[in-house]
Amino acid sequence: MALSVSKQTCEVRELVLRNKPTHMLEISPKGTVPVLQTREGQVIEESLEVMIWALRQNDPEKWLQPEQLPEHGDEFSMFDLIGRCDVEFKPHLDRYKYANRYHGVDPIDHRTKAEDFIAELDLRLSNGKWLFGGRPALADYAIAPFIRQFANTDIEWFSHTPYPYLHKWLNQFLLSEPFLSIMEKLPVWKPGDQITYRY
Ligand SMILES: N[C@@H](CCC(=O)N[C@@H](CS)C(=O)NCC(=O)O)C(=O)O
Repeated sequence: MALSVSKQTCEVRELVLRNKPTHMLEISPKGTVPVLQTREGQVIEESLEVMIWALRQNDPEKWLQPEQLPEHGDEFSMFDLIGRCDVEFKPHLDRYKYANRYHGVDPIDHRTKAEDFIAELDLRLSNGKWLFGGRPALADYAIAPFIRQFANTDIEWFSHTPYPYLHKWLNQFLLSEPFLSIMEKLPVWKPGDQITYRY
């Protein structure tokens, strides 16, 4: 979504994780997606770093400059919230969504623990439509995909949870142009294929 909003046209290679292309593993042995290779040959292999790279090239929607409302904050507090999502929420999301991949894990226990972060976001969102004020910023687009996963794990349960501001925020994210524009399914890339450009 950051690549799309910053209009960084890229050659896109869709892949299946059980059959990673050799070239990808050569440039990024860590073997996770996404991986971005820049024109200069720099390899960026963390999604947040890809977002920041794209927005530092071009940030027409000012995602790196959230509105400076007193109860919200600046770039630093935005990175702090994204970091806390990774550390305090994502591990619980994984154990709730993929409990069978872990030993001796109770998914509902992790769902309850994940709700602390959800409740915090809901409180924040009672002050403004987006996490850092009246317009979306990096934090919204970095965090919302994980909240979407959390919601979709049991959408019936989620739809009855008492987080009205968060529900609204998630819906406006799902209807936003950056999200809708990147949900296209692409065929899996193989060497020799025609180049697919996107964003
Ligand atoms: N912190 C990394 C996490 C990336 C990650 O773990 N991606 C998963 C897919 S969502 C992956 O590539 N897993 C490797 C595999 O399943 O083989 C990032 O945000 O880029």
